[in-house]
Amino acid sequence: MMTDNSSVARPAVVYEKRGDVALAIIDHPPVNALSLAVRKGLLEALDSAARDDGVRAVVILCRGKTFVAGADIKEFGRPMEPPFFGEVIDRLDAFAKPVIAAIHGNALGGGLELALACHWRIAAPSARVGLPEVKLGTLPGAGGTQRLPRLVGLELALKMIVEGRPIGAAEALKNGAIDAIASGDLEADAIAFAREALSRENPLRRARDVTVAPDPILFERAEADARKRQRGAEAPLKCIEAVRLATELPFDEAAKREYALCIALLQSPQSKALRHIFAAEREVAKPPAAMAGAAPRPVKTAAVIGPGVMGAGIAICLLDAGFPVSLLGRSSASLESARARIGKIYDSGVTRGTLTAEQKADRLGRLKTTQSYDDLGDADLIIEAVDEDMAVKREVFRALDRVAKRGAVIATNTSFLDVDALARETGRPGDVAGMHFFNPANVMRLLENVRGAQTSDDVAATLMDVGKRLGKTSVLIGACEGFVGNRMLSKRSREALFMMEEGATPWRIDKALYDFGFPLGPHALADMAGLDIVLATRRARYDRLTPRERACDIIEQLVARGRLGQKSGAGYYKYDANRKSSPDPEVEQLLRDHAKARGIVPRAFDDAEIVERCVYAMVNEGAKLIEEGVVRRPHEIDIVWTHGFGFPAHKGGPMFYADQIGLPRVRDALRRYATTVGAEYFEPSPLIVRLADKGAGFYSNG
Ligand code: 3H9
Repeated sequence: MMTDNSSVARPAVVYEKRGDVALAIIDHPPVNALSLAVRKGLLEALDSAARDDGVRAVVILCRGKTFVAGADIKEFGRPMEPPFFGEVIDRLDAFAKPVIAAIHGNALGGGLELALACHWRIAAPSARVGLPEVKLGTLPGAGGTQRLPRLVGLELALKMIVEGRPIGAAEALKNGAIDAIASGDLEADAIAFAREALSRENPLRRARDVTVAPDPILFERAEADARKRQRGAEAPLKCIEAVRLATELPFDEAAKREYALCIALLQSPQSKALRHIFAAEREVAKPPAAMAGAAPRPVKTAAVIGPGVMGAGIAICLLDAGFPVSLLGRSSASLESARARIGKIYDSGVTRGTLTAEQKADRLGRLKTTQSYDDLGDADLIIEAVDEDMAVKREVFRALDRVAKRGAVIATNTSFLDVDALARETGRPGDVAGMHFFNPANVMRLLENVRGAQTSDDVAATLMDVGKRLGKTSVLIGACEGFVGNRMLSKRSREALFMMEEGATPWRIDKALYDFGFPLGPHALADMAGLDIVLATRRARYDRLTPRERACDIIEQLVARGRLGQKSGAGYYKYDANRKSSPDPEVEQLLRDHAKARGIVPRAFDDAEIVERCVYAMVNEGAKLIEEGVVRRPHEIDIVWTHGFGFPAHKGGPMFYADQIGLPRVRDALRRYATTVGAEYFEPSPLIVRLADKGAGFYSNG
């Protein structure tokens, strides 16, 4: 669009002139994605510049907070309307006047491909450039895998494309991805650069004209690395294949093949799953419609109760985000050891270079320790992280009710206990909620923000706001035992135990779930956490276990033999001095004896049954969470499981995975297991039956 006409929608690309330099200004919020209007606008702007003899060079730049962040993800999965992005790229390739990309914010995916097809690139010092398509299960389809290696070399290009890792302007300049960093106003500097480019020896320098030498060893290494680090994901290997084409085929032929690979991947279940996760991450961050208008309470100061591992981890999260933190404990020894633990974690940050000594000093300087509740009177947010013991927690909440200032938000970090019961210990249940961090709290990105029955809207909004400030992926959910993650996990753990007494070894179950895509099998994980800890959780829930669950006392038997997991050299597995695990015949014998005592005849298991019983049990519980209103929709569940429990993102989380399998199949399998294992464990939830019967899914209306 060329002219400004305020009676019609704002043009996505504005064409302007500054003397002999034309500007194609992309103005398409929120992230200047390459939607139809942008593609059209760019072609029109390039046409105008080509026609105008007074124009000697063109600068492409963006309004708003960023350069082009990529193809428009919202257009994926729909038939694409011409002009296609490839036409814009071809136009740039054939353009007879120098074109300069002026980058601020992020040039990502198609955005960087647009810039790479320009003759020159200048960037703001804070800009980042990258090809993150792999994270959406696809690969750069507009020449990115061909041009980037020609500019920065194979090694860095492979890293950026296969890992989807963007780089900053300084690194981009050093490696040739950009040609200059703006020292002042980006637009003015880009125009000056354009004029200067005109007098260069080769003003129309094109990345495509460079040749890249093959390097088979590098490709082999990249492949081995991708298989290991991104196990089960298809896109990384296809990215490598596409980059390899740059060393094997003429440019145009390779680019055509790259596009075909990109389009094929976009249609793959993995890409659909990863795009679902991208959208769900953003969806769960938005407040529910019912809470619209609830402003978060201002939080400037924070306090944490309980100087244990969780409390210290939460304190680190708060310190890292800039809050002054008071950490309350019962003894000076426990507080000193928490301070030492926090200091050690910061020390390792300084050693690794992720933190400066000044930052460390600043953070530790904001940490106060105290044994007196009276010191918490001015905290805006108080997070309780004491032992999972209801009596102890009740006492803490009564004390907090006495000292917390009016309007302070009081949150419990419990993972299983009743948030509403704790709220009732105070005279201000509207101010009480849950903030469930995962261990190690300073590392794990997931945060379950739990709204109790009486939690007020602005307190819920405050939790989400604080979660964002802490850099967490936060979900807002309702209260129930175990919340989303642990409640569903308990069903998977139950099935793992049942299958062990029916004849599957722990390593057999672990392998099936590892092959499914979990980073670690549940038994290897339990050994890491400590079987005594797992047993304590089981005991805390003992009242609510079924008779079969109680009788399936494998954990009790292991702990009774001193098998506490890695820390004692043996748990489900045995461990050598380097904590390398191997199957243990003693455990096999224990399981055989257990089965015999329970009158169960052991049998063989295949992967399908192991995966179905573990994963479908979770899906069924997830459906119940939706029915009960604990979550508003399946998105929260998929985010909890992919961000906090290692569910492979390329399968989209349990609920999306169930949709991809097809709910009728899931329903039928649940019914089958309801017969063989027990209706109390596998009776399909009414929601699954209803959706499956009408051919719908959790995410689709059929
Ligand atoms: C590609 O380019 C393929 C090509 O090679 C193919 C050629 C043939 N499209 O994240 P935010 C929306 S694949 C449409 O909250 P931030 C996002 O949904 C693409 N919409 O902000 C949200 O909207 P809403 C490769 C997009 O500041 C809003 O923008 N590119 C796109 O925290 C704000 O987003 C990528 O993978 C898009 N491409 O982070 C980059 N991107 O509120 C993906 C964002 O309605 N994007 N939106 O939900 C990002 O990494 C981050 O969004 C970015 C900003 C860093 C840009």
